[in-house]
Parts: sequence; structure tokens; C-alpha cells
Amino acid sequence: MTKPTKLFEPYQLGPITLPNRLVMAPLTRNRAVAGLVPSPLAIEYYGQRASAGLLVTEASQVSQQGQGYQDTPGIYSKEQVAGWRKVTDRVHERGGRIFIQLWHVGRISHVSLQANNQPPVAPSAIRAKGKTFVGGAFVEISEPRALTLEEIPGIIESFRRGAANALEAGFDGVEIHGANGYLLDQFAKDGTNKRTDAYGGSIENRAKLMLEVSKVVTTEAGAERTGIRISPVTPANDVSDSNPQPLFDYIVDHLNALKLVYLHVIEGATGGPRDIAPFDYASLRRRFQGAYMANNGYDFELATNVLAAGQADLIAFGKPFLANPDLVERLKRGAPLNAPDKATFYGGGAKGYTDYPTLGEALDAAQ
Ligand code: 8OZ
Repeated sequence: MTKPTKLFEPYQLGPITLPNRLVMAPLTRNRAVAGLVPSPLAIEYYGQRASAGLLVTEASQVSQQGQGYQDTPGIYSKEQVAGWRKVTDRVHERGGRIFIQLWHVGRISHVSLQANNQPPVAPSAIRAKGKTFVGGAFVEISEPRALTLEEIPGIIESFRRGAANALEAGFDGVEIHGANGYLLDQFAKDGTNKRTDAYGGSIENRAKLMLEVSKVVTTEAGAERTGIRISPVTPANDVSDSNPQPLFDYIVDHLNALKLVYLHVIEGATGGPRDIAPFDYASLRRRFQGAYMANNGYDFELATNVLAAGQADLIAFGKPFLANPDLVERLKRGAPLNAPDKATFYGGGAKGYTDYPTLGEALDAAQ
């Protein structure tokens, strides 16, 4: 037996009872098939992980313009909705719960993914230093163009449609991707947003798009089925803000007013050090009345301590869930974990996707 922990206690997330506090974090896997429909293998992949308190899908673009990497699934066409329906059906048959992450990459894209090879869109025409993966190769991220004021309602509408499609596909709820240097984070942070109109300048103006998207998504899906992910200090995708604490305190106060069901916070650098920059996460926790979902580098010990201290309600695990379909069972037993294989994270087939063994399968194989 492992030491006492709240990790396996149920949690009431709006109308949904989660059997435990472990969430599978959204993980990009680049295995969508023709039409950017989730792969048939995704049915098994998510189904295998249904014992999570909650599954959050890989980021799924709400429009063609919102795509930034090859083979990421969408949630804007009928075919994509039908593909996702098979995933949600399997997860529900296995007793699980699943939200989809709604995504617009903004400037983190490449002309070859955009209609008529147009530049990707951004708050301001500033190219992100970095590469994306398209056509089987790493390529420089393209120079974006600044969205006009007239285009912003269309962006908001694409998120609303994504939420409506998600419900039609049988999802239990949606998570807005407000993190990791993608469109909503690009608008919020002053390193990427140099606008001089109603969406730039002050904190209020820069936060506006994230809050307007949150408003329409909560109206469509219900606030009790809408979460959001933020990453106040991550350097991911070349994003930065000169003063993130008041920015995210403001954002969280206003998300709280919209009554979102959870706030998912990447603490520190995405997939990297937790202590990259000073930030008072407890301030967000205090401000937000819904569930606080903590993410980034958590293991059993840290999760247990943070839950015991009341600093979070839910803990999102990324790589451990990727490599361990039965992560809940393994942590319950204090069993060893499969190591994730980086070479198969992005793209490919069943290898490194649906073939990580459960504890039972690993024991059988060892006989
Ligand atoms: C890894 C590779 C591509 C995209 C994120 C959606 O960081 C992503 C992502 C991660 O949020």
C-alpha cells in the first residue's frame, strides 16, 4: 500500500462525478487521418485510458486556419464530429469521461497548412522563433499577418462552433486552449500583442479575446462543462509577458465571473522546469471558485502533497498517462511505470500509442 492520498477520492466537477482526481492532460499525437479526422486508433487509445478521473483530448483545431502542425485532428467538419463520436462512445462504454481541447494556433503555423498558402494569423505580425512539423519535416514557423478587427468575430464564432460540435460528438465538456503561446495566449501577452486597438495595450484589452471566447463557449456548452487551460509564465512558442501576475489575476477574476468549471494551470515551463519564473499560483487558486487543476511535472508524491494542502483539486498528468493506460491502477498500487518513448510522441501508428502494456499485460508477458 502507498501512503494516504486524496488522489483516488471522487470529485464533483459540475454535473459530473469523477471517480478520482487524476486527469489525463491534453497531448498532441499527430495521428489524424484523411480530413483531419481522429484516427481509428484514437478510439482504442482514449478507451484504454478511461479509468482516468477525466480525459482531455489532444488539442483539436476549431478551423483550418487554427491548425499549425501536420495530422492534428479538427472539430469543425461533419466527418471530424463523426470520428470523435466513436472516441466518446468507446470512452463512455468503458465508464470514462472526456472533454475535448479547443485550439487555434494563431501564428504557430506554416503557410502550407493555410488556405491558399496564406500567412497564419496573429495579434501582430511578429514571427515566432521556432519550428513546426509539416510534410514530414521540421520547418521554420511562417511570418504571420495581424488579424483585422473585423476578423475577430469570426475567430470567436469558430470556437463557438467547436463547442457545439463537441457536444454533438458526445463530449462531456470542452477545454479552451488558452496556453502555450497559441492564439489566445498570443493576444493576452505583451511580447506578442502590439496592437493599438481594443484588443491591445492594457491588460483588459489583451485579455478580451480569451474572455470573449470563454463567454461564447460557456453559453454554448454550459459553464459547468467548460474548462480553460492557461500557462502564465511558459516560454513555449516564443511567448512572453512583462508582468504576468496582474494579467492572469485579472483573467482568472473574469473567468470566475463566467463560472467556468475548472481552471487548468501549467505551472512553470510547459514540460520543463516548474520554477522557471516567480509566479503566485495560490493567487489564482484563491480567486477561482471552480476546480483548480494543476499540471506540469507532477508525480504521486507532489500530487498527494498539493491535494493534502488544498492547493489543487485535480492533477493533470501528461507523459505518465501517455505511457501508462492504467496509470490510476499503477499509482494506487505503487507499481512501476512504463517509460514514455519520445520517438513515437508525434506521428506514426500504433507503436508508442496503443501498445503500452497495462500492469496485467506486463506481468503476463514476463511469465
Ligand atoms: C506539442 C507539439 C505540438 C503541439 C501544446 C498543443 O503545447 C500543444 C503541442 C504540444 O499545447
